[in-house]
Amino acid sequence: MSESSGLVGYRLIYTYANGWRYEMYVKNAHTIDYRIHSGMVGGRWVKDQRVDLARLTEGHFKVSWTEPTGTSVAVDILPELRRLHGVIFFPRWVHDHPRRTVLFQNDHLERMAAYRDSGPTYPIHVVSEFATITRLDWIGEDDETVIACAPSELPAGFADATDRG
Ligand code: FER
Repeated sequence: MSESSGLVGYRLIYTYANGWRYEMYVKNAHTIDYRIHSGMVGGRWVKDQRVDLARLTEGHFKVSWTEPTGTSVAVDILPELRRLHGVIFFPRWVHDHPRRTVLFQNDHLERMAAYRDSGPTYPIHVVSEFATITRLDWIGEDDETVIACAPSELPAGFADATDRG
C-alpha cells in the first residue's frame, strides 16, 4: 500500500467552521489543484501546487505546502470521518490585501512572487479551523478536468451539493 492510498485521486469539498468553503483535488501523491468558493480569498484558484502528503495512520492524512504568495497551509484530512482541520499562515500583505490573490494564480506567478518579496510578511495571520467534508468523490489520478475553471464559472449551487444526507 502506498503512503497516500485513500486520499490520492479524490476530490473534496469542505466548509470550515468560519464559513469558508474550499475544494481540493489530490491530483497525485505530490500535487493538488484547488478552488476557493468563499471566504477571505473566495474566487482564488490554483493548479499544480506541489505539496507534502503524509499518511499519519489509517484514514488520517496531512497535506502541507507553501504558496508562491508566501502563505503556508497544513491540512489534516480524515476522509471516512468527513473531518478536516486546517491551519493557514497568511503573510501580512495577504491579510491586508486579500483581493490581490483572488485570480487563477498560475497565470500570475511572477506578480505573486513580487508581492511575496515586498511583503510585509509579519505579523503572520494564523487561521486554525475545523471543517466538515460535505462531498468526497473518487476521480482517479492526474485528471486535468476536475479543477479547470474559476469558481464563478461553475453552475449555480455546485459547491452546495453533498454526497450524503
Ligand atoms: C485550504 C486552506 C487554504 C486549502 C487551500 C488554502 C486547498 C490556500 C490558501 C491560500 O493560498 O490563500 O484548505 O485547500
